[in-house]
Amino acid sequence: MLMSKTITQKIIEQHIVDGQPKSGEEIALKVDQTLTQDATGTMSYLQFEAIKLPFVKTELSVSYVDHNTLQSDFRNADDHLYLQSIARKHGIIFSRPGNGICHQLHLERFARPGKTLIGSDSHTPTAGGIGSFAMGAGGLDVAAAMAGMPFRIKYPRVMGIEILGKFPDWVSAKDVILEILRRIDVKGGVGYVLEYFGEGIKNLTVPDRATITNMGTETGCTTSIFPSDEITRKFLKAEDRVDHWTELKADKGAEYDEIITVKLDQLVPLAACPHSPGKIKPVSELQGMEVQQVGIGSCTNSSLRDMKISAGILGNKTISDRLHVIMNPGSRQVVSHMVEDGDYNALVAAGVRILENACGACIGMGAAPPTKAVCVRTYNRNFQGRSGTRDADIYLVSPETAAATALFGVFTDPRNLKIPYPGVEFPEKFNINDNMFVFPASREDAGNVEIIRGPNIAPLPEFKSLGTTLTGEVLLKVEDNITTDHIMPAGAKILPLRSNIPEISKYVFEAVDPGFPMRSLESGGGFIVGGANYGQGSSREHAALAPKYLGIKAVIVKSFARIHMANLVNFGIVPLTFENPDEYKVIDQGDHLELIIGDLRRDVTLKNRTKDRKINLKHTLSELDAEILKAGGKLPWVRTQV
Ligand code: MIC
Ligand code: SF4
Repeated sequence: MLMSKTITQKIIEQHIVDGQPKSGEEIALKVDQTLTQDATGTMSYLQFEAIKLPFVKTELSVSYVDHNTLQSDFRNADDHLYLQSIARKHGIIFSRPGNGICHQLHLERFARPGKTLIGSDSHTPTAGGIGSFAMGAGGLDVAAAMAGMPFRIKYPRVMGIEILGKFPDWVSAKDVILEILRRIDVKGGVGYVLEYFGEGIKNLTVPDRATITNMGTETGCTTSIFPSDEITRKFLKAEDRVDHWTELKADKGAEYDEIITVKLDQLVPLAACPHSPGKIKPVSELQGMEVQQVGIGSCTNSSLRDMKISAGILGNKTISDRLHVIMNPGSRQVVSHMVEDGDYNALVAAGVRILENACGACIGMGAAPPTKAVCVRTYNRNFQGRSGTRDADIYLVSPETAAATALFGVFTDPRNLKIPYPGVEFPEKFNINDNMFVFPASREDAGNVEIIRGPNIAPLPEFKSLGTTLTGEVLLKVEDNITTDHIMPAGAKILPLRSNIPEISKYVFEAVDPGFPMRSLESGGGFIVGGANYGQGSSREHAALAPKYLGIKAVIVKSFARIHMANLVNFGIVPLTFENPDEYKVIDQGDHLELIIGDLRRDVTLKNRTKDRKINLKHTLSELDAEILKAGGKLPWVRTQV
């Protein structure tokens, strides 16, 4: 028994229901809360329905609508009605479109220190800013959690991130996470929880902390978490939920597997350069580059603090005529304070296009930049094409840098602004208005609630169980760091198809190789070969479900991102890695492969029939994963369990 524990160890100890708390071992955790958003939620609730349980078994489940809010035809609107009716029937709180971005709202109204939360969105760790142990997951894992099943992860290592000192003017929370990404890049967090400590955290508010834990996702980590302290208590009090506060901190002498120290006073404004959140440069090196669009918002930087700091910089001025500026506040609570304090007016007067409280341009829902544009955004992802414009270059920065850039039309280090740093006062009490949450019907009334299902909602495809030998062609070979935006693009055109697998599968790998879907269907299925960190980014299970529909049997890569690998297992695609990564070179697209997978209890041998060569493959599948894969995926398996 460990005497001194980290926060991670404490929360895991309170929630573990299966497995050994040893590094690398698979453990199962009780899930207290779940969240979904509309782009992943429809599929998640279709799966929950297929489990056939009348009521969720979690302490709290919330269904948010924030991604697919561009309603260019009936499809997104139909999905929203489905989500609202299903929530009402099964004990789930529904957050109506217009209420705000799921992570901002969850932080404001529901997240609790010490609780576990899983969400069908990779930025669910935002709630780690309040001390919740919050992880992103595929929609099916969230459906299973709503049905009372535990959530399985590899027992994580803990990277202690020591925060020292205080911010200099013009540097803020976004620069902290950009600095961490500079040091550990987009794979450096894999297998870890990033746990924050140190005397400097008292200088970070809950929204600051949430910015940091939100974008921690981009390091590939399992989650990120801050202690719950006096600052957390103050925030919860201002949200009128002080009774949800509990203290949470690492014990004195707790040991971390690794420690990184960040000295706030030595930080400078940073930017993540195209096309990776890990390509970091100081803003001073980009100073002067012409910029065509500035975007302020997204779940990383849409808190009241971020909006107010932007208003402080842009107020009484006019944005440069070389660019346009879009802004998405995080929630109605944020907007209400902006209006009350005059910030809303100041921003509109400066020429900022204030859009609705939703994900918006972050997921390519409108506001696509012009051809070859340079865009400066406060968001968390800058993968190529995600903005909707394939040849645009997206830079990720703090609100300070974004607002300064908006004034001059060129990349601007905010430290060069000749104005005093606009301090932001935190309200003692936030403007609370929960009237856009629809609460579920009582158990007695639930039976009378009718589920509304528009024509865009296609039934879930059924898949057969796997045999012991898989054969087929390599239908696609790709490089390192393939994101789920490459595999299953989003944006205004494709997102409305999220509840229709046959239709959405026509867009798999659209920007990489538009012939892939047809080729896969015509060949009767086969394999994908890839490099390291395959499937980084979003939690969208469509990046597994749609390839499965096209006939993909196994994905063979140098390494996987956590959530995507779990999604592959959930939908019956075997995730395999090369024993010797160099052998990536000896398979080409078009090669015919034979894979003897047996019972998936041991490693797998691959025969490259075209090259007449044997290649050893590994996997990290647990016995349960193997069982799920053999059953043809998690849904048929879950049905046998509840
Ligand atoms: C994203 O930021 O990529 C998304 C859109 O929020 C996704 C979820 C999705 O694809 O629906 C995520 O981060 O998980
Ligand atoms: Fe929405 Fe963007 Fe956040 Fe994803 S990263 S939840 S699309 S705001």
